[in-house]
Amino acid sequence: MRFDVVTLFPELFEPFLRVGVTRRAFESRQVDVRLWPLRDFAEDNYRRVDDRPYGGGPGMVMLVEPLERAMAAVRADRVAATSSAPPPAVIYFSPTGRRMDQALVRELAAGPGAIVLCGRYEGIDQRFLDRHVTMEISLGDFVLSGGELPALAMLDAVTRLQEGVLNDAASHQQDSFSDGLLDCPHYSRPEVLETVNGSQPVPPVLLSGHHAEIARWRRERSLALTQQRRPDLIEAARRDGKLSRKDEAFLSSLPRV
Ligand code: 4HQ
Repeated sequence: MRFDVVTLFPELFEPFLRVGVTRRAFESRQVDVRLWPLRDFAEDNYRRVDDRPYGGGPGMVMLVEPLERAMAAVRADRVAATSSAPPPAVIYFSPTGRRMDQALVRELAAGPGAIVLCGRYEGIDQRFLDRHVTMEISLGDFVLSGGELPALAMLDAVTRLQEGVLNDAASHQQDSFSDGLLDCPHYSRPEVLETVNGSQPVPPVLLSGHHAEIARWRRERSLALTQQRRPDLIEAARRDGKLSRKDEAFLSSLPRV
């Protein structure tokens, strides 16, 4: 899959693509991320990419014309590489978009990639968005100063779902949201942590070697945590038929708060 990222700050992406479990996928081009520095497509002497908003007010707006030139260059390059492919999705990150969740990440991970637009300032001239954008995505209900962090979050979440990126295929199944629930807590050495406030042992069932009991304990920790923190996710899992009778019995046994 291929992602073409149009950004004023390509240097923010480069170090990120070189670390962690996703590094091989980026370096091998299994996930081919191409960076298109928007400043290169500004043609005037000042290399302007933004200007003041019509109607007045604070902040600046990203100009259509450099973006149109960048988009034409990306599309030409993609046609040269994949002549018969359907037109790619064009993603713009904005609080007005569809909230990113693991369902959206799975959709993108199964697709051919996208053209990704990272806005700065007050955003991009609406006429450009109307002409090109096919999908608006929001990272959450808060205000960022640019689309680069949401783009990196999307690239990370999509890439870790690619074949061979996680050491163990089973680690997907354990993640928060893989079955719509929050992940259970995890423990490693030491068996007992001695602190000034006393000793904290690992939950004994995890040392028992009883795999079925361990799996049940993890499921119950997941269910209890999700019920406490994200009851909306319990409702969704119930609707989607992802809760067994045993799960329902356990949830009923939890004290109401
Ligand atoms: N933006 N999720 C970029 C966001 C945002 C978000 C505001 C997008 C500023 C320039 N993007 N513009 N939240 O806050 O995706």
